[in-house]
Amino acid sequence: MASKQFKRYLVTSALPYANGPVHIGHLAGVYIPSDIYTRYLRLRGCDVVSVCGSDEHGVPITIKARKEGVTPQEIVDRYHNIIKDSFERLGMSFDIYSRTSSPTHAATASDFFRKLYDEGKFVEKTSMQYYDEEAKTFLADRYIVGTCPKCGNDRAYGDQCEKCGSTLSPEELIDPHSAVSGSVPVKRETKHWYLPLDQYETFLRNWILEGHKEWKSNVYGQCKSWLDGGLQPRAVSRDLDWGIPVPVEGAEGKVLYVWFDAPIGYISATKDFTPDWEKYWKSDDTKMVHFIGKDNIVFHCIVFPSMLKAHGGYILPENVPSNEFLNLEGDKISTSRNWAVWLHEYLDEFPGKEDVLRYVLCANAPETKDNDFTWKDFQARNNNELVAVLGNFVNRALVLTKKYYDGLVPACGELNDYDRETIAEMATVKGSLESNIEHYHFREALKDAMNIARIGNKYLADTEPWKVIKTDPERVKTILNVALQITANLAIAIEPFMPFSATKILKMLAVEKFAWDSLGSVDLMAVDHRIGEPELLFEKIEDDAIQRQLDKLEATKKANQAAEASQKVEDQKEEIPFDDFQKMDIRVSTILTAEKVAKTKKLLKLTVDTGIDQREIVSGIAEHFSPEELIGRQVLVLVNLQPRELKGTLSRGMILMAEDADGKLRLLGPDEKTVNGAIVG
Ligand code: B3M
Ligand code: ZN
Repeated sequence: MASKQFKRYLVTSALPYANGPVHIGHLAGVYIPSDIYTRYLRLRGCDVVSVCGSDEHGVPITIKARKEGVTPQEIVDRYHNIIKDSFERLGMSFDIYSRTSSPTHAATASDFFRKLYDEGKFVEKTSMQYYDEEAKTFLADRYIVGTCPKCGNDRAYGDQCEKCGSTLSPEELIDPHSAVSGSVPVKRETKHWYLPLDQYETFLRNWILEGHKEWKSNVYGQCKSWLDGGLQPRAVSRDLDWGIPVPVEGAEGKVLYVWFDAPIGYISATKDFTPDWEKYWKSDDTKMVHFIGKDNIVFHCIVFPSMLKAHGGYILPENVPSNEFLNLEGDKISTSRNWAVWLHEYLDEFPGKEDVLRYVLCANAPETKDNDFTWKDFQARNNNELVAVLGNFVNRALVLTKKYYDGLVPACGELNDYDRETIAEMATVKGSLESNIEHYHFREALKDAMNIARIGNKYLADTEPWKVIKTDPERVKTILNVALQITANLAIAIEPFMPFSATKILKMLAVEKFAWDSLGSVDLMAVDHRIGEPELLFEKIEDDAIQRQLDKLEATKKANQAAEASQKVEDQKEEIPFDDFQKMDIRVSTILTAEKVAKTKKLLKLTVDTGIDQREIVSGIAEHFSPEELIGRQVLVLVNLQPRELKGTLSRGMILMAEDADGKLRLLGPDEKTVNGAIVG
């Protein structure tokens, strides 16, 4: 285990905001790595506590509550339960999944703030802040929206631009307006408390840049750029009515800033889990590791450590192995645009496939750079790796043992060179697997674990016991004994990654458990031990199941396009006198024939009965309508438009259309059969 000897481990996982469910980006970035690490430490017999919980304060929650006309508590209760339940179903093995609306947390965060306040660690400052006179509320963070000065996104927030990821302050927004009432805010004086981060720069430089050069480059690099950019005092209170009240006189209507209170949630969760919580938070022989996503680096490496330093008596994180972001089908995952695979929906739509998701999200984890989740890759990894390698090997080893020896583990005869080579190769996995997990290289660690299945699969394919049984049954006993030992090793090695499958293998082997340290051994399965019933570990995922997911995303994309387009409705044109309108002669007409215009993509040549006459009209609608679907349709035609020569046809008139939010053209016509020539006015 790692260089410095630690007596215990404290693993924290970023507290998900309780304003929506968790999605695969959260899982790949934070929770799957955290659970692999925690399970591994437990398997090694370490004293480890793993804490998580819902982050229930902050403006996004109150904005969602306003939108739905409910209280913030109703929002956090709903999503806290959805998140907690879905984590449990996925096998996340936190020792506690708490919440920051808990009484323990309110007391812990208040006391933490109060100590820093009493010891003069805050700077008290009065400043002019945006205030919404209509809603009678100060506008903090997401309560104020405007145009991002960096990328021009016109829906940037007062604290962050979701489009370019820039951290912003409300003053930087162009054309700021209230997200509550839409009104233009005014500035009003208000007092807040600031943590003077600049005073912790030397400490942070020594602790991180000198003391933790081993941190992942994406984390170390971001800390260095924050430090090189010069740290500013950071407000730790807000003018809001949802959150933990600032525990000092004269602070009515003010609460702790969510990023001050949330990390303290790790402490309060530990308190709720064990009375020995101080052993984990205040002893130098505890190793604390924060699992987070990259947008949380500054809060876990700069702000929270400065808070802990200011408070005194707490340990600091030994590592913060933050992952980058996971995208979905080539696009950024977004809660607001519903562009996500939601964990609770996945669990409902793919019952029994919890380990498939754990496997794919670990295999594709954005450990050093953003990565992409595609449903095709999900299907391929399930079918070509889990079914065809891991599942296939385990199934053959067990089925053949059942078939040839009625499920009794056969004695192992004289090993040949190939047997010894195979066993030796398997034995090398343990060291690499342990090192990769301890260095947070979970993708590589998963490959190590799966390498055992690859070795086993190759061993059976090369030794072909189903053939040799006819000529050398004694040899087959050795082959299957080795194959069963490899199967037992798999049950150990895959547990941190795929706990459900590890349990299934143990059940099929009719074994309670193996010790981690026996990984690599070939004496795990005793001769004449009777194994259980073989069952398939994984099933193939068929195309239609994937297509359903792709269709779902396509529908989301269309809905977003419609929503975005409806927000971009064209401004009204200049007003015109009634006479101008009277000049237009619009008639109900029927399309008699329709054909594509040769050598063009967009044009259709129509024959139209206008009631006045039958005429030809060329219309650019070939990409929206097939000729067949137009014949017989009643439409509105502007008949006195000056004729135009188009691709050899004199086009006399225009078919009126509406372009929908998704860019599709819609025909306009009477709601009932109407006589051709009827005047539209
Ligand atoms: N609630 C999660 C996020 O930024 C944030 C983490 C808090 S950990 C103390 O998405
Ligand atoms: Zn921006």
